[in-house]
Amino acid sequence: MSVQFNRVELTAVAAKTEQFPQRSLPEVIMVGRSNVGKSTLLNALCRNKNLARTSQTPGKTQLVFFFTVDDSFYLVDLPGYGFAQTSRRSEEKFSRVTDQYFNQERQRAAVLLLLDIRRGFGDLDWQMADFLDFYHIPWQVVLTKADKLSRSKQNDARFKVISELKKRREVLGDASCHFDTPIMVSAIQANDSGMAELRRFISSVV
Ligand SMILES: Nc1nc2c(ncn2[C@@H]2O[C@H](COP(=O)(O)OP(=O)(O)O)[C@@H](O)[C@H]2O)c(=O)[nH]1
Ligand SMILES: [Mg+2]
Repeated sequence: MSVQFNRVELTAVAAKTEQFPQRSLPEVIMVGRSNVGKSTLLNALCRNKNLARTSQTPGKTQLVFFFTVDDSFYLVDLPGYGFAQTSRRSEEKFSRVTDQYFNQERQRAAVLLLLDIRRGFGDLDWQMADFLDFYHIPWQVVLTKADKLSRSKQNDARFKVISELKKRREVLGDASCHFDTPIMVSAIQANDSGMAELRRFISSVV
């Protein structure tokens, strides 16, 4: 399906399972550390600056946002992780509502695992990767804020992630559900080729 992102509507804001939408549509889920640029990317994808609020107090909102795109799939914005406030108990890696989301039977097409291109994978990102593999959900790495690095540093960072994913593939084989090539984006550069690639990726999974 070729996704146009012409019509994007906020369909549900959920704090718990009972508030997740009932309608069954393919879901593309965005996850990442707080401040990775999730809301900004969502707005850029949908060409709408006000769709998802950017730069909220990090870790404060533990809500899942469901956006219906072109009346054909959901874009799901999960709470960012990586701030102390996000877990009530230290053994809770991700928020309760994130666990609830993944524990429910839903039509998950793919996860976009966002990494700040300047940081790459951190411990929590690898834990999220393990979590997604456990649930057999295909995940695609998206490197955000590409404009923050020079072209050559972008390539270095991208290559590092590619080799880390390759190593994971060698160790885990099919047990790791990742796509092998990361997509690199900038939300502030017009005509960003990564954004077009990301739209094509989403079109290919929904
Ligand atoms: N330069 C640059 N800044 C970005 C980009 N994406 C996000 N940001 C900035 O990073 C900060 C966090 O972004 P936000 O979307 O709120 O992150 P979230 O917590 O993951 O939703 C904000 O100050 C954004 O303006 C990008 O592609 N390029
Ligand atoms: Mg946000």
